[in-house]
Amino acid sequence: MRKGILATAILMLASTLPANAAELPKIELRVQSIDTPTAQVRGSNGERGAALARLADGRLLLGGGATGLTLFLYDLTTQKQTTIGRAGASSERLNDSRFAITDIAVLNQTADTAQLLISYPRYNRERDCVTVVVHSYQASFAAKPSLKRGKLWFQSNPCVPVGAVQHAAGRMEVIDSKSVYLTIGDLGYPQIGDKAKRGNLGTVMQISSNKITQISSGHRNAQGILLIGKDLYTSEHGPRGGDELNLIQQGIDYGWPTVTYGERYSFGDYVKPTNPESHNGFRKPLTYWVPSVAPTELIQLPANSAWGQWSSAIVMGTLREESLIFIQMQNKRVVGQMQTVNVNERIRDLDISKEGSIIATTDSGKLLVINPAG
Ligand SMILES: [Ca+2]
Repeated sequence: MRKGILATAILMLASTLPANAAELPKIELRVQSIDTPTAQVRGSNGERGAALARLADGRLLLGGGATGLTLFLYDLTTQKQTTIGRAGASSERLNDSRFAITDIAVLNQTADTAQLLISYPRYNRERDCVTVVVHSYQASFAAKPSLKRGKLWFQSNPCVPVGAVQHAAGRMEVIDSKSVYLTIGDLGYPQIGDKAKRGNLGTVMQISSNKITQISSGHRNAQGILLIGKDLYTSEHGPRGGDELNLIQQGIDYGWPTVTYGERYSFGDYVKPTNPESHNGFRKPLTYWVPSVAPTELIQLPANSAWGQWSSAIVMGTLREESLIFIQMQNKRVVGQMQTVNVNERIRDLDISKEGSIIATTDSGKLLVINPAG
């Protein structure tokens, strides 16, 4: 019976495809792998790849290392790595790979300086709890590199007892030289279902040095964020499946922890979704993945590039599936063709090089430079 329904659904889908929707070519990748072990975050609980951002001249910023909070400069041409400085003190973290830089945003730059925002989950030692913070920094890449911390732009609330720190999210997308979009995860807060108590956890925010605006809510752990024109997308981890790609709109509740396409949590989990395996009453994702792929950063391939017919497609990295998922959009809210390419690495962060290659950091401490094969 189920099989019959599925066959009918596929037939219907095929008959509704526009005539010009020929199948896009199969993606084959050429992957250059570079070891960057000192940028990798290590802890007794595992390893985490560096956070990644690119400067206008093509050099890369990597965030992580043994302290979790060190910023490095990496030059792909010379394969030379330089330590810039520390984004926070060791008293602001536990010796745990989840306490690490979650993202780096470049607001302004000259040849040898940059104004940055850096986000990370910060441990509050007195109260034994965690918040996600974003500070501004002035970085110098001159002969004597330095990193000076400036103003605190954002701090999540409430301060959450140490649990699912990997749900910090803390991903940023630059809007202009004065503001960014920021994702705040649920931090595994057991009372995330209580709107009066959950504060600004599980949100997308727009922040600048003197203004914070909440854009949306009901997000569990958005580790990918991408702005295409005025369209803002996030990728999000669901519980046991139900990973999502969302188009973000002002004032919308995306449903967590009330609904999710993931499965019901078992005994001992920090929160039980009220209506698992459904999305009734809330904004539905553009697409979702069951079982879970564990999505990370989103990037857009450059237009009219070596990526051929996949130019301008969205690419999403994954941790669990160790893949890149190429997503062609039919329009801003309709997902077209998708292709998953296995790279056998847990992808932590993504960017596009000056030349249009995909740059990835991996949990194994590598930097990947990825181009179409041939
Ligand atoms: Ca990044």
